[in-house]
Amino acid sequence: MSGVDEPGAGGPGAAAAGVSAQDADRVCVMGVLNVTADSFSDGGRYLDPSAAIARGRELAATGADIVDVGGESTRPGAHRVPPEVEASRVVPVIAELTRSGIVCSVDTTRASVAADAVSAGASIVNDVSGGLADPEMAAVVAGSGVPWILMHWRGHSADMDALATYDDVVADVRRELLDRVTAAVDAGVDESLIVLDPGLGFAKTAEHNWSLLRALPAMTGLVGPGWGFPVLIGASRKRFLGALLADAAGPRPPGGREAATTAISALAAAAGVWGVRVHEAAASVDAVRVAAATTGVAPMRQVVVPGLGGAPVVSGG
Ligand code: PMM
Repeated sequence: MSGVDEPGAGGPGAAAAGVSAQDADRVCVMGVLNVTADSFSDGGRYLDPSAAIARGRELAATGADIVDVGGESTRPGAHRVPPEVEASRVVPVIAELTRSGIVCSVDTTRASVAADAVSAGASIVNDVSGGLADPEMAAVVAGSGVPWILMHWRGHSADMDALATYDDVVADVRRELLDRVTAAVDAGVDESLIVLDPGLGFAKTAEHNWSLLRALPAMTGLVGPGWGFPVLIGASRKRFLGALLADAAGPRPPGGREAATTAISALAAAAGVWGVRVHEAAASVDAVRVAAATTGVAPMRQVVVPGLGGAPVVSGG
């Protein structure tokens, strides 16, 4: 599992290309933009393209480095939308945001949607299925040359809760993700463009999520050899936070999980992650800066994202 840079080095070839240390030290904050009718936290709010574009601009203005645009809900129990509907939701939004200089990822498990999104300007493919849902995805990513976030996944949302059984969740997630890396590399994907995500809440119980979060320093390589790749964490407003913060009225609703989300952003940054995926950018940007200043920990591994700080800057260019 080589092919990625040493801790904090700023990405493949970064030093030679003149990336500043400041860029290399930054935890990436990815802002969530769900152009869907039914996502658990923001479903229905940004289905209208102009509302979605305004929200994307707001996320960027409040500090999101990347706006992650998705057109299909992955909340537990969600049903799928047709590919053409998914593409029609994300493509115009990505095209408009990237036109105004905002770096976008596309949150999709479908190769055709990923291809359309990259053509529209998306700089990253964020695939919650780690390439499992669509056998064409690896070839599309390999051909596009953009980074690929491979998330741990065992099945579509409608049945994922039934798949949450593990012998040892950390070891099992690691092994299953590295199998996905092997498949990606075999299909021609550049290993240095892969980011791994343990997939909090996807075929995981609350205790599985906490076990994975406890293992973050071992995942990133802050402690021990690590998993060998930049790590992204998506904990924002998820069900396990609602359960942790429950009171007599029941689980804390998604809107009341922001402070807990911010705490995880700080702790994840202190554990050396590459990025955090959050619904509100501003607090997490502050949190990752506080974590870096307090602990001195920079992202243990980097990936070069077109258009983002950390991408090669050619001197004098
Ligand atoms: N979670 C959701 C959607 N996409 N992508 C990655 N890489 N990691 C995640 O944890 C993740 C994701 C579900 O949350 P949402 O409905 O708020 O988008």
